[in-house]
Amino acid sequence: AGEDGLDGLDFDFEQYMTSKAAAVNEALDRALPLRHPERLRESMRYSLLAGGKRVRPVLALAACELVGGDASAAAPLAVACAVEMVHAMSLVHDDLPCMDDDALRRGRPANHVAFGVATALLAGDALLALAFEHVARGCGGVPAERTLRAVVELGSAVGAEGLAAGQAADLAGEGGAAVGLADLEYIHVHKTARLLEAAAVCGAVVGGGADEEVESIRRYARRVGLLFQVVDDVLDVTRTSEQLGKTAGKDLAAGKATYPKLMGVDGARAYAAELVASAEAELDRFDAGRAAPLRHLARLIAYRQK
Ligand code: GRG
Repeated sequence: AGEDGLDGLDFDFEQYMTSKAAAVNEALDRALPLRHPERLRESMRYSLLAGGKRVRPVLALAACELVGGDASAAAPLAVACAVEMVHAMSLVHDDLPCMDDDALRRGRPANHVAFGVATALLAGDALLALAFEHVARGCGGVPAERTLRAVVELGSAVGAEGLAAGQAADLAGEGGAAVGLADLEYIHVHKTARLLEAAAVCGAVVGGGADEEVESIRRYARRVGLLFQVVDDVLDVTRTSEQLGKTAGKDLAAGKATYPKLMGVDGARAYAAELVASAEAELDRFDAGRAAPLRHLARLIAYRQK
């Protein structure tokens, strides 16, 4: 593979990503019209419709297509929107003063800075509830058993086995508890990988995937989620040493545990290589053409430079 690791992949991923993200943005806009109570809905729309790469919904749609489903049907689009609603909720809550206390998100004021803490809290709650309502309403075209599986998957990805668990572990670390490699892995699996996993699994489930196919897709997405964090940590170190202390990476500056800190930069790079290879290996069982978007996504995450 060349510098960007994309050699031999004859596929226009940018075009794929742009067209899928556009479909998702339209569907999200329709799912959350601005009506009474306006301030609450405005706050929800502020975080749901303003930017973001839409990685999770695209993952859901690509997983649906991977198993031979039609990604333009109502059900896959509904689960794609639902995972983005959950993601938006998690960002709104993550930025609150009682959590990470961040004033900026995606280059503009965080939700609670723009709307106040109380409205931001409610907007997050309402987005989370809407996610489940949206799946239940939108999955009429698929067997009820599959819709239920998607609901269970999404619920477990958010709750005490998912995002909330990861955030709790992360906060415990910030509170001074020692963070080893196993703890770091736990935090990232729950805070980041679990929702990516749910996105892919829900897409594959409503797309009609067989159980073994769904489990392969689950392993792929979990590894890609971890990969995202490992690469993020490595880039944080590289950027920091390039700028020689000008602006230390946020996590490094906060003295947080990172992969390079716990396994060395070379160790973290080797781990990233292992993760991308094992993620891609899960795609080998599928049709090569249908697997191209997900192969591309894994490599983009692995070889990104910023
Ligand atoms: C209320 C049940 C409940 C849970 C919330 C706050 C919280 C618990 C969890 C925090 C989860 C969190 C913020 C994880 C970070 C995930 C992450 C990698 C975010 C960045 O994702 P990108 O790069 O962002 O996809 P964009 O902006 O492109 O959407």
